Amino acid sequence: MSIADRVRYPDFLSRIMTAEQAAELIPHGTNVGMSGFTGAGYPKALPQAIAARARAEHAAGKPYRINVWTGASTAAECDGVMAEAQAIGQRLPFNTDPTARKAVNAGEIDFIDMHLSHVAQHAWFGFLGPMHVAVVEVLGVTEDGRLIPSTAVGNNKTWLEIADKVILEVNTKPPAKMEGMHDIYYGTAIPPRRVPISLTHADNRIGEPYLRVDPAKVVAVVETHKGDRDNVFATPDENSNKIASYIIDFLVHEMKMGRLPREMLPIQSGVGNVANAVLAGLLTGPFENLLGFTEVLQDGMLDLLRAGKMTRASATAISLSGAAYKDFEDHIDFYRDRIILRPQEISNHPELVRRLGIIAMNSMIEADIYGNINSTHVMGTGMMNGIGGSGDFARNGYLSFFVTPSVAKDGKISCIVPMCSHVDHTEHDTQIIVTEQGLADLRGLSPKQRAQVIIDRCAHPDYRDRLQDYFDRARLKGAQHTPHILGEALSWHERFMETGDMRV
Ligand code: 0RQ
Repeated sequence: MSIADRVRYPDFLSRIMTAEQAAELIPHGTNVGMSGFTGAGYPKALPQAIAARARAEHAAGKPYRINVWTGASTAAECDGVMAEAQAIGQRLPFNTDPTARKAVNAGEIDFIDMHLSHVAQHAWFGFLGPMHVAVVEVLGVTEDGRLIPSTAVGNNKTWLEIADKVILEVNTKPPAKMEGMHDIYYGTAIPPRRVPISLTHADNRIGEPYLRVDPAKVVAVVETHKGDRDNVFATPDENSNKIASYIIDFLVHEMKMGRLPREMLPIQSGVGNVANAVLAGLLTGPFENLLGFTEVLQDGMLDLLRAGKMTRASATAISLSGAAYKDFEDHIDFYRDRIILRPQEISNHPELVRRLGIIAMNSMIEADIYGNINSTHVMGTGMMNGIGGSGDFARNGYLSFFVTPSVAKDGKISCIVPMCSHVDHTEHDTQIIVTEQGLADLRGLSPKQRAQVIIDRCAHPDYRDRLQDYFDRARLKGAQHTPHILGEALSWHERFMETGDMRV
């Protein structure tokens, strides 16, 4: 299928140009809103052309950096190439690309780590400054100039509304039959004119299938024909399977106790191998007619839909492995009725997460004995990916799980520590912590009670006695509400920095 088949709005045909020509419209210092969420729906041609332009400008002794705002992560051919060419000045709100991560941690990129539900509204409030150009991947343009969204909606609605100029990348690779899958809600406003969002069931449609754009703002249309990042998942290992089985047993127990409705509640799942293993566990679990209300739809949820275990899934992006994507393409008629893609300000909206009673499951880097969670900073200082949507769901979910293997780096790091080296989710947002050692249900427990349960149930045996010893001495020393020996609390991390092993 060619671009002429996809661009049905005649006025835009005269604006078709190469990515290199379009990159000339993006000068040094531009604030650029790009599409893209978890390796899906990101622009595939412009970033390469921007990187080439940056290299040429730098070779001529001229400065060239742009500020890049997206939905969430993109891919090596977007963040990666631009970071490599030193073309990014500021980056928000989430990144998983290793080259960009290195530049962030080296201080070459000013990275702003934000709750994903905050991004659109902060842009609207003017907190982030003006958006000069939006570069948005779409699947096509309708006869009347509306845009058919791609595999990720992310912040595209907002970018198209607030940007001075718009560059469209029309990707002819994803199936044209995706038209109609999206649900773009145009009822958001800024305070004091906000009204309730009328979504009362995870599979409600409350918007329209297309993105709106003022045609006068569209300065370039660029053709691409490329798939998204291949999000390869490892086959769930023993630890992931154990974590998954604890969560499923717990959900069954909660239902028996009458604390979880019989029809189950919608599920949010973070990204990564453990999250995928939990979804795989649900495939053989006792729950039927599941609903997904999440930000990223990954392989595990596609499997649940195909197996008929899940009836519908709502997300902002489809982020799949190559094999799962092929299945999605081959069975697009089946999936298009069962998947709803929304803007991330809706998929992650605290009002909706709380109203719908979402069961939130997110991975973490470490937890401390009181239930504070570090999702972002290795050893308290090195940025990993960002908080992403975990906070949107964790604080507002009906149930909120944080999961991790109990140790990292071949056992040299304990993921349960006396005090988190960086806190993303406070003890108030954490209900249940799960490692391959067991599950700690922290609901209704005081700090000292929580510490004992976390040490007993979640810590690895190599570290359990040491954690117990720390907790016992802290209790003897201060014995206040949340006992700590402050000078010692972070010595575990210091020890690792000095010796490369927390056990030493
Ligand atoms: O290191 O990459 O060098 O092997 O961290 O850890 O165990 O492979 O787990 O890929 O699921 O990532 C929290 C980072 C987990 C992710 C985090 C090292 C470990 C490995 C990755 P290597 P795993 P995952 C939905 C919700 C925040 C955003 C979020 C994340 C690497 O899930 O970014 O939840 N979450 N979003 O060895 C030092 C520790 C460690 C550690 C693990 N305690 N200390 N290193 N590692 N624990 C998605 C969106 O919002 C878009």
